Amino acid sequence: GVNECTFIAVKPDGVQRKLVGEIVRRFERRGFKLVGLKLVRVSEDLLREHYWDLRTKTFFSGLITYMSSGPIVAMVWQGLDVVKTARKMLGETNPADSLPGTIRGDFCVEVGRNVIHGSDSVESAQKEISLWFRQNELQCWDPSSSRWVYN
Ligand code: YYY
Ligand code: MG
Repeated sequence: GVNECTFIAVKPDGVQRKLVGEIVRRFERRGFKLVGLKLVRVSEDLLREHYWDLRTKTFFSGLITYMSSGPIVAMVWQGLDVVKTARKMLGETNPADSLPGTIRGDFCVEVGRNVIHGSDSVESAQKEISLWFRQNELQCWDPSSSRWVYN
């Protein structure tokens, strides 16, 4: 529904490469509502929890090192079917498979430096938002544009 939320993170490479503004711009212009945003450097423990499902993969330890190598911009975006739509905006996990016009298809080339994270389901979004944000870091607000985005 319209109140669906997703967790989006600009990874350390995306921050270093100054892609934060471009990425925020794409979500804003699509019509989604920003409800949380912060620049954070998180613990390896939090990252291991975030990527718990991938703990047995060969790339897991490299992934944790990469994700803890610098600040991350953590965000929560809200709107109609935002989880699925955000995944489309991101492109495929491997940038090589991502179409031009997607974030990964426009700004990166390797899976190990794919600049952005987005939740893969409504359920993971809820878990990730509660892992990365406190309730009082999320804003309830009424964008004046909403009647021009939804009918
Ligand atoms: O959700 P998404 O980020 O698109 O992919 P996941 O399968 O959840 O993997 C998380 C993360 O792990 C991916 O964004 C890059 C990294 N990774 C990797 O380094 N090498 C792979 N073969 C697969 C994933
Ligand atoms: Mg994933």
